[in-house]
Amino acid sequence: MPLQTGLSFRFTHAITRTPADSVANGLRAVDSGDPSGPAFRLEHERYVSALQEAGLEVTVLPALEGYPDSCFVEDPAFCLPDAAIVLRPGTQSRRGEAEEIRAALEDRFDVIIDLPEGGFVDGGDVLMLDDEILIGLSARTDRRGAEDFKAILNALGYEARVCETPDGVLHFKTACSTLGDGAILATRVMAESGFFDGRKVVVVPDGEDYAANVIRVNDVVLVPEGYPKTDVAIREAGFRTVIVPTHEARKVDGGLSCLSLRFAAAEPKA
Ligand code: CIR
Repeated sequence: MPLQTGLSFRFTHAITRTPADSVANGLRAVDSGDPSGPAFRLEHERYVSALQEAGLEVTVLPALEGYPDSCFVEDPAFCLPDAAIVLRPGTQSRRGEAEEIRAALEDRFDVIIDLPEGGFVDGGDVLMLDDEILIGLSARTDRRGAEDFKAILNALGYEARVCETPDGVLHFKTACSTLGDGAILATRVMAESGFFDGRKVVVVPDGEDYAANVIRVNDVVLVPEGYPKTDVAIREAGFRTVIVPTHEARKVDGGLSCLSLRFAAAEPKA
């Protein structure tokens, strides 16, 4: 597709969801203690403020106790300027989150497309760049889901590529992020994967892999608190950073991108 400068980082709106107390039962690969609902909600307020300060109008949806991981709204949907796609999360306990996010999307988008029955895609596996969209196969996103999603993107006029997420990485975007302006932030493993050949890649310094998940929002890059070497690397690459705490999210494998759906929309739907 033609380069659409800013497609991956110029946004006007975000949708988030308040963490529930049940986030203590959230999914995680390695147990490092349960997140606390109240502490997570305080961090979440800081996150919402950072998005607002970056220029976004933020919708904060109410907590859903029935879905422990539901504050990670990036996974059940994907937003483009002209359409939203309701996905199908690849893990059973999160599947109902897709219906729960639909009303918030309907408030904003004229075009809502459902991933066809059969396959699974988590939004955390979708990396939007300004000239193509990468879809990572993972334990959550299967080949059928990725190919069906790619077909939807192609029909909307976007180029998409299906990639194999390296082993041991939860989501494709757990290990890389768009920095915008033609640059990508990636762990060493992801940087050496070949997916980003020909692009500028800022490699996450050793020992800070968690910080590969950042979000560029308009003129700033939000970086998780506690990863000073990554912060320096991003700033040395020419970006302005804002540090945001994600200590509670991290306990359940969550990061900055997972906590919002970000999109560019000129006006709310009439
Ligand atoms: C999960 O395992 O689904 C949640 N505990 C974390 C989801 C993080 N989402 C993301 O990376 N997009």
